[in-house]
Amino acid sequence: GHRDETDLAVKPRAKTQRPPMYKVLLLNDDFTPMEFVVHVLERLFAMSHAQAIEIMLTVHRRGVAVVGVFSHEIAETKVAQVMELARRQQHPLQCTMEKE
Ligand code: TYC
Repeated sequence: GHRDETDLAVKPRAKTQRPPMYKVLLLNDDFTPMEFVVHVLERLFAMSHAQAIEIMLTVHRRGVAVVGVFSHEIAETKVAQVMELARRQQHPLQCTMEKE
């Protein structure tokens, strides 16, 4: 392996463990209003209005887009918040997460 400045052997596998990260995905459907999706992206993912429109249109055209990458706990919370807002407004919007 490498040697550090003190000339000690450094184990190549002794790297700091990083926590796994999770992509939060927004899915398209035919019924959720575009303006509701933009509102969700602004409120829950701290996007500017222009950014939110861009991501919403990507989902609309391609079927799915990554809206953020977070730790497991934060990703779970974001998914739950999106699903709760959609449920309250009776929109079929779906949000899910997957390991990066
Ligand atoms: N396809 C929807 C419409 O035409 C808009 C939409 C965009 C819905 C993104 C969901 O995640 C979504 N009203």
